[in-house]
Amino acid sequence: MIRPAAGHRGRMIVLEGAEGVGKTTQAGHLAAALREADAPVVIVREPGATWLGEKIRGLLLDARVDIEPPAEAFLFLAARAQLMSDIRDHLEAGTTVVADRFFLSTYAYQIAGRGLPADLIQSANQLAVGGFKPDLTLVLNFPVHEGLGRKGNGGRGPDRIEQASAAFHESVAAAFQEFLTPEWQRAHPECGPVAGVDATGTEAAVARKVIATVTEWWPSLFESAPLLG
Ligand code: T5A
Repeated sequence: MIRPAAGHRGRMIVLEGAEGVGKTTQAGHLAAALREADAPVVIVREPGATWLGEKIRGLLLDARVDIEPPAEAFLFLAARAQLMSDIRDHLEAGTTVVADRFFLSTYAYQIAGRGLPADLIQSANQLAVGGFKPDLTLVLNFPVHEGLGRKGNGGRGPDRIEQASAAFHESVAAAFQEFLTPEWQRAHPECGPVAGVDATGTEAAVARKVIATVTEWWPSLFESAPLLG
């Protein structure tokens, strides 16, 4: 258990998007910029970040494992439910949580991609997160085929989800675009604010765009941080 610090609750900032758009890379840059600004920060990834979550991640990404779509959804949600206690502890301690994917990925992959019923998955997700919503979710926009082409996986070949059809990945990418519309966000208050970031360009250029977008929400957050080169 993390001891709560005096002061304010931390923020949860989520990086989302389709395969290989640069979420993990940008989570690192964002966390580094926050540390430069003296903000305590942790990075969590989904699925994963807990002992149970990492075990579940191994199953979910193993290309040799056959998993039915509802079972896949329950596995992602189980990993998330386990992680929520850590996230709440960090936020109560005043730590900013940078999440490499969160529940918009379930909306995009399991609802739009796999075609599972939206109402059932959204209700089950609420059970997993206990009504929690992130303070800000950034969707990184990058061409879907280029993103898939970026992923090397250490020569192991595509994982179980990457090896899904091109149509599946197009549906996922289209869902992330829909999440950016005001109409969709009005209909889904449980997701909190969602903003898009153009993820084309160098790592440093994208990092500047991510930080600029976060600064629109919290103008003083990076005041003491040096500009990224
Ligand atoms: N999933 C997840 C669900 O189906 N439902 C859910 O509810 C959840 C939570 C997770 C899988 O699970 C699915 C989605 C995924 O299929 P994962 O390996 O974590 O698996 O998948 P990704 O999140 O897609 O992870 P990646 O790490 O592969 O992609 P990223 O994080 O988007 O990209 P990143 O930063 O690793 O970069 C990929 C490569 O591009 C380079 C990097 O160096 C790296 O080599 N790169 C750049 N190159 C040039 N210019 C830039 N600006 C670059 N940025 C990064």
